[in-house]
Amino acid sequence: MNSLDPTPTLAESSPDCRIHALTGAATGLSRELSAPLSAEISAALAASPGGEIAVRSVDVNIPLLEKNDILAERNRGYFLGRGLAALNLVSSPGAGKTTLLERTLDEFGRRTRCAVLVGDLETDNDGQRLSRPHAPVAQITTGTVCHLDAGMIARAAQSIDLDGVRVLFIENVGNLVCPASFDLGEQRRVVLLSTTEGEDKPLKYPPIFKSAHLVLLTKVDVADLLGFKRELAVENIRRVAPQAKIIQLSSRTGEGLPEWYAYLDALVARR
Ligand SMILES: Nc1nc2c(ncn2[C@@H]2O[C@H](COP(=O)(O)OP(=O)(O)O)[C@@H](O)[C@H]2O)c(=O)[nH]1
Ligand SMILES: [Mg+2]
Repeated sequence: MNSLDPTPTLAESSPDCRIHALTGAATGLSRELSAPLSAEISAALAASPGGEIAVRSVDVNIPLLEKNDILAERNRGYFLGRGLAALNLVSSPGAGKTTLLERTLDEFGRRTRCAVLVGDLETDNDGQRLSRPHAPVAQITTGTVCHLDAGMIARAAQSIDLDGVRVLFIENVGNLVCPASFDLGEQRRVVLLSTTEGEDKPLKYPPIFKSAHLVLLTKVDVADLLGFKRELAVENIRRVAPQAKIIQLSSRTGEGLPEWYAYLDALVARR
């Protein structure tokens, strides 16, 4: 190799192995290179007598999530300081979050002051549906973002009157994946699984269920019609999320709602 050439080659470091130029993985006995080695890989290779270097994976989400976690802790302190319980409701689209909140505001919300922050990619439909004279509501539209984050919650919470509010519901963007990674500063994470989605979803989307304090099995009024096996769904939730309390309910018939309201009462009593 020409000493003026700044690009190190494999032959200089080790004559006997093949390096994948993108991953840096050393895989075999060869002098071939698919591209010039980076200075970092060359240095790692030179430090390795066997000519093998470890593949390092870099999680690009870390700085973003660290920032979110700091804001989430700030939200949590703010909510605690105000004496209100914040619940983050997450589910796939159409699992029944807004319908449950409508009924909750009409019943539980008559005796305990509640507020709602609701997120969707577009439209303020849910904000309109939830609008009640006795409960402040703020709609967050996220555009292309598939989840709410702690910064959005901080801004939206400032935009409504939280005086006297004891329960703050946060209806997250309908998605069983992205919201799992974003702490909003809530006291309780509530995951809804509806009978129309199938019993196997906890097994297919474990992170969100693993992070749940409470799982609501919704639309149980149509379970039989759909051939949905409630016991199997409960078993699957328990397998993935043994820590979570489970309530089966229907916002249409009212089944299970007293248990949901009792859960909320207990949270409020603890504040
Ligand atoms: N049968 C039945 N349908 C429900 C129930 N809750 C919600 N739905 C229906 O499910 C659909 C989606 O509900 P919505 O509350 O908008 O879901 P979200 O996207 O999770 O907010 C609507 O057509 C609701 O009327 C329920 O308990 N039983
Ligand atoms: Mg909704």
